[in-house]
Amino acid sequence: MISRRTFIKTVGAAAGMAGLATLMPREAGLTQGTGHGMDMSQPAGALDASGTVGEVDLFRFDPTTFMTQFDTGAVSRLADGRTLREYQITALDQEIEIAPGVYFPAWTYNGQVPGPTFRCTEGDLLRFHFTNSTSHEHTIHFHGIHPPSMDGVSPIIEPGGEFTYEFEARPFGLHLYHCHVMPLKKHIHRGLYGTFIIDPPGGRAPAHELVMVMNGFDTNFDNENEVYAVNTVAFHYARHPVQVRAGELVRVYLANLTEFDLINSFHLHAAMFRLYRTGTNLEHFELTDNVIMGQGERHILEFTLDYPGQYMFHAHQSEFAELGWMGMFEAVA
Ligand SMILES: [Cu+2]
Repeated sequence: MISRRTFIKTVGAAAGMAGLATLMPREAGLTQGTGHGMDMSQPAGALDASGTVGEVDLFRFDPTTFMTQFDTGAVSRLADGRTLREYQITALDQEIEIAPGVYFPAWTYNGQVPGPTFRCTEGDLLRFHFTNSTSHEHTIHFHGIHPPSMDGVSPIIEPGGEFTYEFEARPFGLHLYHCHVMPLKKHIHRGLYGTFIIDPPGGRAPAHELVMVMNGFDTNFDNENEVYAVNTVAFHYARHPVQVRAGELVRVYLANLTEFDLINSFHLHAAMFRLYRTGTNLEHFELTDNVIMGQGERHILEFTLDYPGQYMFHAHQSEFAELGWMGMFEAVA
């Protein structure tokens, strides 16, 4: 049996393994084996520095684009002067590519993992029009403050069903949404999660803003992850460093949606960040270069990269980093 520690390095060779039937390497450029079990003769030199060979189809989902995409909804004005934002969310079964040639049978919001990053301002009235177009029961559970009837635990939305979640956006900060149907870890790890940002009424200082959702994928359904990433694709930001300008303020909306592992972490090289826990205040921060996060925790990080060059970031659990959770910021002068 392949161990998860060797997963990334042997995935191409593992194409024919019955125990990994959910893995479907398809693309040319993989280190393909014979199709009859693992080919241990694969040279380690076939791997490049990023740990994977080949490229995922970025047309369907590009983690670089995802980082800066915010869905602010359809905006209108209520009679009382408040802003109403209406969002459309559809649950869809969708196969996604999490490493070159490695496909995962995901359950998604709007066909992507993570789901869209919804954005609003504290005090807005939010309406999320949810349609379940999958073959399983799902809901959307939002974090934050709202009536229990809008909490997304019940009612459970049957296949083909619809529901509108309506509540006022509060408090400002970085929040989560995810399915809350049992078994919970199964519904979350399949991909039904995302973040929503509630901006403070006066906004935050201008910055280069990036959404980073730490996640993992249990590709053989043995209740442990074989692939780790930020924003789904293993080693994406090692292959495509995140471009920022030296000296500019960078703000990262960082969330941990990893299942099966109790904690995940974010470590930044050669710089320190201001850590605003849950993003729910504008004053109190901790200056650090490493943050440990339990499941469902999320924080806002602010930093500048003062010198031109590439700055590594990764989980400080070395095993996660080796299985995909590693990338680079590239500061340009
Ligand atoms: Cu679900």
